[in-house]
Amino acid sequence: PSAGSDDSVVLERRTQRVGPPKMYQVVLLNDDFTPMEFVVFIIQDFFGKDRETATQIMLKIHLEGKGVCGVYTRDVASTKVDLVLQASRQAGHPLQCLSEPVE
Ligand code: TYC
Repeated sequence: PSAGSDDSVVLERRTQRVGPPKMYQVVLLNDDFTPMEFVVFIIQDFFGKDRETATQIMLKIHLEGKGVCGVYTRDVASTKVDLVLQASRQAGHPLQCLSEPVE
């Protein structure tokens, strides 16, 4: 940013990004308390998976500690995290969800 003659801030784009946007994976973490059925419901409802796929992802998280539920642009991934955490707290579960850049 630089000050214009009227002291207003001028934002300049100095680089032109070429190619696909940076992508972010939304990850669920295992815990000992959230019911398996609730996690399956979350994966179906917020990540658009069918029941079979959602169950497979849930079991992977349960066995391995974490699992990727979807890959999105930054803003969409951030919104998914917010919605999952809100639904989980509302239901009284400690389910943890985060997003991280795809390598
Ligand atoms: N480990 C939980 C249980 O045994 C199930 C679970 C799976 C919880 C995935 C969180 O992200 C999770 N009830």
